[in-house]
Amino acid sequence: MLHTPPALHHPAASRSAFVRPAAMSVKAPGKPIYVHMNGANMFLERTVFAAPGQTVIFVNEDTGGHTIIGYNPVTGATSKRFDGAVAGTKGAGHKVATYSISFKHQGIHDYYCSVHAIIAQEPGDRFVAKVRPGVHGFGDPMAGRIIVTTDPKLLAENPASTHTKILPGYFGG
Ligand SMILES: [Cu+2]
Repeated sequence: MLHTPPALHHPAASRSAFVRPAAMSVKAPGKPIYVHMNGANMFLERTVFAAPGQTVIFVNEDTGGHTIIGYNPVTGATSKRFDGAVAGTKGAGHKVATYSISFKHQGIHDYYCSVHAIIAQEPGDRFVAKVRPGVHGFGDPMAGRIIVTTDPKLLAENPASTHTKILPGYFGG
């Protein structure tokens, strides 16, 4: 007889396995999720959850330009596909540059702005984003993460600002 791992007997495990097909078919890619840049050299919504196929739109409300580049935290390799750039804006009421991307499959996508951050190798051979030397900010490197998931609980936890394209008061130098 085959051994069955104890985890499979757990009620939560069997419930989630049972629910999954329905959740995937119901969860059509809905409205986009917005990630904002302002004058602080940061991505305002540093971590967001997106459904497979759901569009994530980066909105630059900063007067300076930024890039949005995916990288692999295990290898340090940057992405050819997840590779955007957004020019600065003159301010409220003026044209605002955006960059859009979506992912078909569940997964985690780390990204950084190469203008204001660098990817550095750390002990243990992991790769992390760090503040580019000489760049001003709040101390955190200009980087973020998109978690692509079908979990409705996580998808409901995005910050309220991710539902609005233009955030009033977030134009900055
Ligand atoms: Cu930047």
